Amino acid sequence: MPIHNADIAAVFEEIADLLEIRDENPFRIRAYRNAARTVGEFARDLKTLLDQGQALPKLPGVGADLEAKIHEICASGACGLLERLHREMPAAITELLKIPGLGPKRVRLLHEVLDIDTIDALRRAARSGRIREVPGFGEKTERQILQALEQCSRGEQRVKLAVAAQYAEALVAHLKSVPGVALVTVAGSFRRMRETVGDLDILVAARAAGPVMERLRAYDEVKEVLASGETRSSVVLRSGLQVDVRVVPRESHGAALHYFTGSKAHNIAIRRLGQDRGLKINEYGVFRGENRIAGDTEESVFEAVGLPFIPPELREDRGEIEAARRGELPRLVTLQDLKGDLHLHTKASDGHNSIKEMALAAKAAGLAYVAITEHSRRLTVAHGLDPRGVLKQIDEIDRLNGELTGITVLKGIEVDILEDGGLDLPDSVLKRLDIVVGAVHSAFNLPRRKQTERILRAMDNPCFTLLAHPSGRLLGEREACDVDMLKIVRKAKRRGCFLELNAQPDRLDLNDIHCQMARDEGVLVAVNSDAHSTHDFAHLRYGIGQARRGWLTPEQVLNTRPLGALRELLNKTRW
Ligand code: DGT
Ligand code: CA
Ligand code: CA
Repeated sequence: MPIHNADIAAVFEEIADLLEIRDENPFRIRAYRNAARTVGEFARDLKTLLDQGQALPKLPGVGADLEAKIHEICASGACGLLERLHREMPAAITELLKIPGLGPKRVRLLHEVLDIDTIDALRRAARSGRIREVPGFGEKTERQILQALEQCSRGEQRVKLAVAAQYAEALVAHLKSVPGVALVTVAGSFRRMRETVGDLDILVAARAAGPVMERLRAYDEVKEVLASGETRSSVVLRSGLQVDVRVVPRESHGAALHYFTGSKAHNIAIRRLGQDRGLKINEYGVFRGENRIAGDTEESVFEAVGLPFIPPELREDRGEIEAARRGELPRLVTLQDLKGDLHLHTKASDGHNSIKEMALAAKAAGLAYVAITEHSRRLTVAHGLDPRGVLKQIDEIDRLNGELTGITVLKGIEVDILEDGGLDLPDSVLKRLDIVVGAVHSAFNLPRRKQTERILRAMDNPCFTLLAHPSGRLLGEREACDVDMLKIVRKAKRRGCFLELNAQPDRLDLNDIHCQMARDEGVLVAVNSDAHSTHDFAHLRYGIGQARRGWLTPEQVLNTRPLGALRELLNKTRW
């Protein structure tokens, strides 16, 4: 049975949630959460390694006990501890946890205060306005819960891009091995790099569809076959993710790829352009009357309507067709353009590796500089640094830079933005650093005006350089803070400071629309990994995906600058 890292991560995440609902030891809960993140984002498939008789790699934060659980899950597909927790708790608690926006703390509160332990009870309570009365909930949360319940009942569970990628890669490899298959491509929102995907759309170019469909139905991980036709099938994987597979002949691949990449709105606009020229465009090709005039490549489809190739990330009908027609498509930033990473953690706060290990991993990832940005003292759960801790790290980095070649370590901090907009460390300490990354980690629910003011005030600090994960959202878990992003972007412009696009798969914050806003206002965006271990530089590709969706060119991304130019820009933000 295939077990992906995301499956193991889901088990650990659920164990952490259930332990938290039971109010158990916070360190134990944290250990499971960290392990979930590490395993979920680890680049190689652990089950495959074990199947090949290899030892588990040493994963940061995964001790002997958790390693044993990984072995157990890979061998049996189940975890004894999780099963025991399920037996000991009301069954519906697990269901409640699946509602986006309801974490363990909230589920526990709802259970304690309103005695809610079924989805129905939750819906009744939300409809009758009782949830807003529970301390810490409020009307906005109640509305979000109702919306989430509606989405769930429509079966609209979206999956984070990085998680979908694991399932996609495994299935693509499975289908590629069918004889006669020329190309297997994941299209749809996945190819457009949307932050979450509703389902996977896999396009196969092959001589014959039969063997492909057969191989799909035989995939161990298929839980249910929803539809099974000659050239198209829809299946549901055990994880709940739906996959649509479509087989086309090689000569239609370009047209089909364009059609199934979407978005629907983009397709409709392109088809209309075709109609204006007397062309019919569908998934089989571009036709003038009976004649097929294009469709073997995507380029040929665009060319048929007089356009250059439009990168998938732009295909949302947000002005890309007009820009293409005017020859004004941006040259989008790529992973190779990144020269450095301005947000990472080490063992000194809540990361797993030493500064040196992180620096060497960054170098191996092709970067020329990194900024170490630990949490500040206020964030005690993450072992934030006090002034003494910061000064000690400054010395350590100076020493290390004397020793390292090919990579430069910058001195930074991810300093908490306090509720009143002050920063969590004195200016005398902040002044000693190359980069001061400010971040909101508390009071996420302040009203719009207050939350916005808080951030604007923080930006006024003469040492402030970069606003981390500006909206504070966690995909599927926490809504964005209610802030006036345009005001924040404009303030950054006036102040000369920068905004982050945090590339963690559950953040991707700034989102695509806000990137565009930053671009329009002329504010540079830093695409950062927020790495907590040496493996996390892999996040950058998802950050770049969002940056591309936000139309950003290399010039509009701060950390495409070589070190000298970056230093100049950072120095200019100080006053
Ligand atoms: P998702 O799955 O919700 O994240 O979003 P998509 O964009 O992957 O949407 P999906 O899976 O429903 O369809 C995949 C692509 O197929 C979509 O991006 C464009 C194309 N498509 C689907 N339905 C239609 C349609 O009615 N008209 C046209 N022109 N294209 C469609
Ligand atoms: Ca899709
Ligand atoms: Ca689909």
